[in-house]
Formats: sequence, C-alpha cells, structure tokens
Amino acid sequence: MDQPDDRPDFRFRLTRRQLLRWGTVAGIAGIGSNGCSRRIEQAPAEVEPYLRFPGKVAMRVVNDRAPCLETPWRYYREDLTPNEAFFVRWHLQAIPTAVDLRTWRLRVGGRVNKPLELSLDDLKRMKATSIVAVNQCSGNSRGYFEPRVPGGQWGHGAMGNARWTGVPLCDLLKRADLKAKAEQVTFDGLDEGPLPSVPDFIKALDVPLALQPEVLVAYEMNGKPLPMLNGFPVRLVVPGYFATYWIKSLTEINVLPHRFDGFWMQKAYLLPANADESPHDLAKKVAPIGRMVVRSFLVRPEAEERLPLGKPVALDGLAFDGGEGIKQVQFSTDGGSSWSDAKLGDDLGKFSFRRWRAEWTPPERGSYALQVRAVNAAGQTQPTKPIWNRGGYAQNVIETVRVHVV
Ligand SMILES: Nc1nc2c(c(=O)[nH]1)N[C@H]1C(S)=C(S)[C@@H](COP(=O)(O)O)O[C@H]1N2
Ligand SMILES: [Mo]
Repeated sequence: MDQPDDRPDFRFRLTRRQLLRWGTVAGIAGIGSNGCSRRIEQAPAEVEPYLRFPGKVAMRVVNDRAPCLETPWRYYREDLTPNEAFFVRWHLQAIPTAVDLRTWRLRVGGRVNKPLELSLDDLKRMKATSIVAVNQCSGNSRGYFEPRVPGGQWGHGAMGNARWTGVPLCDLLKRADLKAKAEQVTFDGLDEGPLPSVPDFIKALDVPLALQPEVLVAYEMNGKPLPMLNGFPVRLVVPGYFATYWIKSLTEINVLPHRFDGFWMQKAYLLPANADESPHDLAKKVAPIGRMVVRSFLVRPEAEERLPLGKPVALDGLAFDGGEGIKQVQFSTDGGSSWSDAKLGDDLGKFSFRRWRAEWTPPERGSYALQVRAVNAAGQTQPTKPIWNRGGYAQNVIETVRVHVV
C-alpha cells in the first residue's frame, strides 16, 4: 500500500469506546493551555473530547463517525495551517483509510471526446501549479448560531490555509476534450455511506467555474502528500469557494449535459437565494452555497486572557474572503464604537489568509471587548449582527473577544 508520509496505520470502523481509548493519551493535556481555553470559553459543545487521530495533533472532536475534527486555535498564529493540525470534515461513514496507488485511478468521463484514466504518476507528469488558498467549511462557527441549528456544532476551527499543488482542472478537461453543451462537472471521492440508500457525497460545479485556472486537482498540501484524512491521494481545490466543493480522495470527474440533481446539491448546502430568513419565516427560494464571504479574526490575545496594565499589547489575527483579496482590516478595543487601521502582513495571494497586526496600549484596568473587521477589494465587509439561516452556513459577523487588563 502506498501512503502519504504521515499515513498512520488505522482502521476506521472503530467503536466509540475504542476510539476513546485510542485517544486518551492525547487528551486535554496534549493541548496548549491557550488553544484550549478559547474553546472552552467559547465553544458551544457540552463536552469537549480531544482525540489524536492518525497523522493529526489532538483535536476537538465535533463528530467521531464520520470524523469531524477542529483545528486548535493556536495554529492560526501561522499563515499556513500545518497539515497535522488542519481541520477534518467527512460526511459518510465509510471513509478511505488506505489507497493502493497501483490500482488507484482518476477518471474523467461523461460528455467528453477522450475519457481519461490517470494514475498519480500520470498526474505528477503533467504541469503542476501551486496556490495558497483557504479551505473553510460552510458550517464553520455554526455552534454560535442563535437560535441553534442542527449539524456539526463547530467553533471557529473549521478553516485552514494551505499551499496546494497539483494539476489545473482545466488542463484535465481540455485533455479530455469537452463535447458541446457540457453544463456541469461532478466530483466524487472514495468515501461511501453505510447503506446504498445513503446518497453518495457528490458535488457539482458549472463548467465555466470548473475551467477557471485556479481550480486544482491537488496532490500536495504545504509541500507534502495530503494526509489521508484530508483527501489522499488527490482532492479538488476550488479557491474562494466553501469547502463543500473541495472533494477529497477524488476518483470520478463526470461532465454532464445538464444540471446535476444529486442530494448534496439539491437538499444540503443551500442558502436563501434572495432575502434573509428567520426560524419563523424561512426563505422560499434557496440556492447552492458558493463563494466565501469576508471574515476576520483576532488570533491573539485569546478570549478571557489577562493582560498587564502599562504594557503595549500585540494584536495579531487573520482575514480572508472569497477571492477578491483583503484591502483593509480595522480593530476596535471599545466594542465597536471607534475603529483603527491594522497593518496588513505579507500578501500570499487573494485566496489566502491575510495576516494583520496592531499594537494597543490599554489606558486603564478593566474588561475590554476587542473586535476586528475586514474590507475586501470589492468593498464588502462584515455585519455587526449575525445573519441567521437554517443550515448555519456562511457566518461572518464581527466577532468579539473579551480580555481583562489587570
Ligand atoms: N469525498 C469527500 N470530500 C469532501 C467531503 C466529504 O464528506 N467527502 N466534505 C467536504 C466538506 S463539507 C468540507 S468542509 C471539506 C473539509 O476538508 P478537510 O477535511 O480537508 O478539512 O471537505 C469537503 N470534501
Ligand atoms: Mo463542510
């Protein structure tokens, strides 16, 4: 069997008890105090199990079957999220735990003149491209929705930024030679439901989007093979779009002459199409979720931190959007009454996290509500009140972090 470097030996049909036993060594003690405290202060979950899955640091388990793991907050101090701390989200119970590269193939078929069947080596012989891009779950921060919505109760750790390397999807589609009237392209991975009645996780992109040069079939993440849990051996990377389209352990690419009507496009990952909605007044028209919206976070200091009076405090954080690029970041230390510009860090590309920094000298002792907001190159910014939707998707309210100057 071929495995990525950090590919562990593991079988996924574990009972919850086995899983817990397996994870005990990694328990809470394995987490830095800071990374932990933010979540315990802020995370909505009643229990906070931290487990060390194969190839991963100890991470908060949002779900154990299929595994959904949240990135510990301190890893956002880095521009690129380390592979071993990158969040994990699967929907179906039977996820790939090993891949034999001698038999594994990526197939491109449907409305094409030349169907393809490529090995990983075939892909690696094609021209490679790298791009830094944020992968964020549509349901990132869902746990803070009020009223609560069903689904994984994520804190803010269902996002990560990585340098992805692979073959542009458009090169594969050109090689396969699309027939006329191709409308959508579907993507399917190696994972499956426990029963045939569970719809397979298949997502679709419109052909014009699938042909954008930044969309990759990636086999490397931060210069290393993808971890098994993040989609070894290849995954789709759709910069600017929510992660639901970033199909992991990709094996089937299918070109359709019509719109795809599968469950995961028609029944899930939908947002109100025009108007807002509320629990009492659900939108009549919904549409598949698309590009990410502008967000920004304070990474340090963390919630409930105690800061000494008389010393400048380094504020440090990140911002990102759906691919316009971040133009401005501002912070407030008085709960949003007044705002000051932060200094932007290195520009790693318009799909990447953008670091920001500022210095603040607290004038007196007491509690402070720190806030941050970003503006992208299209002038879009973040709302002051959360925008509710039934799926708990696309949250981008201005966040507040309370700290205490003592
Ligand atoms: N094959 C497959 N790909 C998938 C999914 C899945 O369930 N199966 N989930 C999607 C969703 S909703 C998310 S948020 C991202 C998570 O990517 P990650 O696990 O690498 O962080 O994978 C996407 N790709
Ligand atoms: Mo997701």
